[in-house]
Amino acid sequence: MSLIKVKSRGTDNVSGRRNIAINGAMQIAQRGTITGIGASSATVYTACDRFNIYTTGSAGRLTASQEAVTDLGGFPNALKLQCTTADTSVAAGELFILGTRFEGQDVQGIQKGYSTAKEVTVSFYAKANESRVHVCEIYDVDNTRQCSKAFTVTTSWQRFSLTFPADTTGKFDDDNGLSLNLMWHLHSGSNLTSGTLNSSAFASATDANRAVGIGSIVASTNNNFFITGVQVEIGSSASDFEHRSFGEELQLCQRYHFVRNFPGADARNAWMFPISPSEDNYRRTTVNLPTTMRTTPTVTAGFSHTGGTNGVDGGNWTGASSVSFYVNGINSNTHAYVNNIVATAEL
Ligand SMILES: [Ca+2]
Ligand SMILES: [Ca+2]
Repeated sequence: MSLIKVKSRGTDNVSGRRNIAINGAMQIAQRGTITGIGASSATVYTACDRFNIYTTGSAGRLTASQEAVTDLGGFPNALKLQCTTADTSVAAGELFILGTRFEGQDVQGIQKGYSTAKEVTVSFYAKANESRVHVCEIYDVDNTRQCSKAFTVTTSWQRFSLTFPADTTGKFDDDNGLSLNLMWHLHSGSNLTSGTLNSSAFASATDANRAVGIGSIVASTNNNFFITGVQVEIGSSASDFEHRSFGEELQLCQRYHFVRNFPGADARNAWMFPISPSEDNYRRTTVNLPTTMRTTPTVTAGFSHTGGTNGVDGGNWTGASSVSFYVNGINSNTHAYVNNIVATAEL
């Protein structure tokens, strides 16, 4: 399961962009450390962009951080998941799933649903505090089909290479919605583990067959899980990890999440201006996003002004490439600004 199959460039892995995954080397961490994951049944984005935890029903809690790595050449960063509250009384519906999600329009090369459908190889480096089985799953959200592969982490870094079969049933939508969900099952009750692992071919999803045989990251507060070097590529083997520049990865991540960092308290440079000289009480500012986001983002921000009410403009004022902020009814001859802007358009 943990064998490394790095082949010379052949028919499967041609040169050029190979890695469909974004931020696979865990370089980008716009959100910082996230604590208490598990407190709500929801998708929580972790410290490292594009990687989320979906959780429901467990008393267990995880902290997600970007960890500095010094014992794995080429990968100075990893996503670390640390159990901070254990849960050994496992109800049927409990789960913790690490995942990264793909737009349909970005996975068309897999040719899923066509007679020419391709195999997909998922490779990654992982280790943990102990030897423990986890399951990696590709889930086709458009057609509710899946395939799972088990792997065993140990206390040392290993590169895992898991080749998923071609699936000639069920095409991915060609749009900006969620089509492919790549997941690592880290804890699960019997709802996802009571059957037989569906590992040899894609099949219509049966929950009981998705995560059979896994250990639990929340079995003990000693438990952790480290992962980096995530690569998703077309073909039957893993090629060397495709290292991309920090700037390129940041821009790819900003399609889904953007944190506008101000260098200091005096640099609140999104000042708001009257919309005309005679309308001093109505202030607006438009902030251009650094890259066009996946869709119109959900935006949070801080405002400073005297009098009036503020918000993010809707309608045609705010879209996938810019956000407009307003203050209506501000006191005359006072100033206003907006800061701490966070825009999210995750899948
Ligand atoms: Ca429990
Ligand atoms: Ca879809």
